[in-house]
Amino acid sequence: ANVSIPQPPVKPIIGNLAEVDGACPVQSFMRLARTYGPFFKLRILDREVYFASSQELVNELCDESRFGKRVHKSLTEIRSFAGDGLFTAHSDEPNWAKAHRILMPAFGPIGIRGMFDKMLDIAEQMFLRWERFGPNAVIDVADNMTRLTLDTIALCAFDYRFNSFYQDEMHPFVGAMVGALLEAGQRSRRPKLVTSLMLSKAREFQTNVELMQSVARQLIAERRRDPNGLEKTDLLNLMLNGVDPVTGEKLSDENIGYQMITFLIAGHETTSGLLSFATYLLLKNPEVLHKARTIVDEVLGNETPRIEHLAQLRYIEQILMESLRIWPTAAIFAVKPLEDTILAGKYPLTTRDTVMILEPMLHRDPKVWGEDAEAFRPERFALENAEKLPPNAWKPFGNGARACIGRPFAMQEAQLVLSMMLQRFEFVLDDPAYTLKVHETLTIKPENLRIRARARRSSG
Ligand code: MNH
Repeated sequence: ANVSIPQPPVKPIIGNLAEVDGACPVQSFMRLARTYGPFFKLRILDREVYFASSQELVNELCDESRFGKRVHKSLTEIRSFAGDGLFTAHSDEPNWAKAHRILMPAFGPIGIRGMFDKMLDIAEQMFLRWERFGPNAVIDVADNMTRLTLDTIALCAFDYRFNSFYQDEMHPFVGAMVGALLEAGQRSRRPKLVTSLMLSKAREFQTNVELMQSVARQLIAERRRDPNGLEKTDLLNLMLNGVDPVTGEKLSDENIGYQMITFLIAGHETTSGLLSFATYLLLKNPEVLHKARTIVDEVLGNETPRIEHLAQLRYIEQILMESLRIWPTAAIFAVKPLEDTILAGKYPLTTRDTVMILEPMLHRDPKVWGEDAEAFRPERFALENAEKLPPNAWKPFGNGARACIGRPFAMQEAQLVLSMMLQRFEFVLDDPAYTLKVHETLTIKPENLRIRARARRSSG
């Protein structure tokens, strides 16, 4: 029997828009899930969306024979600059499968191991700076981690150096990207008519989009001119020269540009947020911090990390997984039914419907994580415990064929950086009374998280 689906009271025209704080939609949805339960409906202007946040429901929604990725409203807005790149493509667009086939090998274990030295290069830059500025300097964690992850993805993917640690102002690409993402997010919550009247916003958006495209075009042109270009083994070369085994075709320059913008966006915001939340959670849980540092000291001692060390640093990986449980930095992904269907035997859904998977609440499902779901306990992800988790209880990287292609990249980078941070520094909150405030853009990050860091030993 079908049952009625919980929904807050609907207002004329705007529907439930007033329930959602435009500055922090994810936290609004979390609050609504606490009130209305694991499945509820909202009408935002003229769009209806469903929200699911229990393991039982999400497990069903992750069945790829029944549900597939929905490019939801905010992702559709991002298509103005990410086009049919991997993240924003519809699953049935030919360029999705083509680019997926060409790029998958580069994101496999061998490809990612090959990027280790470049990841280390950028991490050394950040930590050298921390050391030189000394123990009294105040470090804005999210700002530092964003510079780090942006420089890392650009160096690994395109052999390009943004050199963010050598300048106060970030590269113009970053401003354009932040501005365009902000406007894309706002457009998804604004009636079309209103957006069409905001001419100066539209011009600014267009300028930002063009700047990003021109940076991408320039990098492609430089690579084609580079006499040693063909010897490089980065993603850009793979995109320029790789041939799809199925169609025998290469990627078009237009699509390569979209992929480049996609990697720069998808490849840095999320990992930066992860490292920032992990820092916060360690500082709030000194016994975990102590255990982590003891392990890092045993494994690394005074040595510069090498790829072989990471396998012995499973506990650091558990810390990252537990951070992503509590604060999954890409907090929502959306699915749609492939055929009209009934969810959980009681909620009818059609192929036009959108179900948002609200990861932060899925990750707090008390049936899976217990009554202490808010507690930071990396031991939950010790192999013997992780094995016992029910399927699809932890989804920070999305689902199935459309799951994150950059997961091994992000985890290797974050594991390396967090290990080095523990190896090299004692760090404390600048303001011991700091309470977490979560800042939302396309992703989530701790706002105004500031630390001071004292070098534990000179790296000479
Ligand atoms: Mn990533 C897709 C989370 C790091 C590139 N990523 C996704 C999705 C989630 C996600 C969730 C699925 C979105 C959806 O279903 O609509 N990604 C993360 C997180 C981190 C992350 C939490 C870091 C932590 N992602 C990275 C990195 C890169 C990257 C690093 C690139 C180097 N992600 C992508 C791409 C996709 C994606 C590309 C789209 C994949 C596809 O659909 O084929």
